[in-house]
Amino acid sequence: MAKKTLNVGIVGYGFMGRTHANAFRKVTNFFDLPATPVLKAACGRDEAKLKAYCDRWGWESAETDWRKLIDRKDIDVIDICTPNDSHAEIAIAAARAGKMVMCEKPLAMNGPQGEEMVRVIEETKVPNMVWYNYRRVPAVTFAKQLIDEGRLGRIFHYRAKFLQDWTISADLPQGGAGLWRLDAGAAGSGVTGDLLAHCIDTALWLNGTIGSVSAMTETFIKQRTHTATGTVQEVKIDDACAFLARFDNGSLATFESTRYARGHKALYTLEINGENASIAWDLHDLHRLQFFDYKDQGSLRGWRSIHITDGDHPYMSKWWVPGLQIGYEHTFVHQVADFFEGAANGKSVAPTFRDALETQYVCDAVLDSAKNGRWQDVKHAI
Ligand code: SOE
Repeated sequence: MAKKTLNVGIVGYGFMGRTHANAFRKVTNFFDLPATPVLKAACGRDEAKLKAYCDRWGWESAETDWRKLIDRKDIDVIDICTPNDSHAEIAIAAARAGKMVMCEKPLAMNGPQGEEMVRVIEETKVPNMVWYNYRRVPAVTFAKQLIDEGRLGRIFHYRAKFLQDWTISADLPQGGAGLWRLDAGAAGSGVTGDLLAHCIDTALWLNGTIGSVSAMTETFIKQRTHTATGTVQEVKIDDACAFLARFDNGSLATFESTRYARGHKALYTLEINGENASIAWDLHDLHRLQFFDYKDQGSLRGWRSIHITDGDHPYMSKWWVPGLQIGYEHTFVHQVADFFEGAANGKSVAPTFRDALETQYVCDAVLDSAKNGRWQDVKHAI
């Protein structure tokens, strides 16, 4: 018998803690699910911040030690929103305790750590999922449908970028809330694991596995004060990364990411060119999908901009009326809806830990290639 409610215990109350809490709260207002998420407990180290987070988002109780949260009998799902260096320890302990696990991206600090996570999660058979949320932008989900229907035909090119500009100031420290992304000890890598991982996850989903990569990275600001010690330390993350890739289906790709593209805040774009049609998508205009179909009558042929707000577009029948668009936060609601649909029936939901390990392997190959200056084959998990 499916349970009517599943109690969630979240670890972490930062930016992702807010997006997830918002999704847990909203999801059953819009989706009919076999199990309703209950915001049972939130966990974090700073008691005052944790209390403010619980009060604002409606978490029933608070814990300052994630081990205690995992020990609680009244918790069914552990949701991990902590910096990357703690994902493995928390996820493995949660799985061993029989809890379902939702984990923020990237799965792990590197491939080998991800392998251990996959080994345990598959051994314990707990439902699992990794929060690569951009798959669930309705326009991106729709792109997947068009590709699966064969509308693009043979795919020749995949092009993706994720551009930001928030770390240009040399005064920005590394470490601490939000800024842990600049600290390799907490993040594992820079833009490769943080931003390109999103592009890679979407790409693997839309266009299949990647066989080999050739990359370059740069760290523009070589030293920054570390928040924890107050001393100036070497910066070990990649500030920018660009790589070429060969997909196993024969298509060629370029990927680029940086936090130094002045003027760009979160410009995630992708374009796919096939023999019959092309598609393009842009996070700043996320409710539109650009589509070019060579089968259109010649004189009328051109890029069309499809407003992905109709009831027959993915997820959209759950929201308002045709023509009214949704945004970033809704991708998390969709992810919660899909997870609870699967989890209530004991199933994992894509991207699973194993799917996310495949992304991790691409990231590892990219970073290796940038170091050794050679094309690098990608190890496969799927
Ligand atoms: C970094 O600035 C960041 O917040 C990433 O960590 C998220 O995954 C991405 O969606 C937006 O940018």
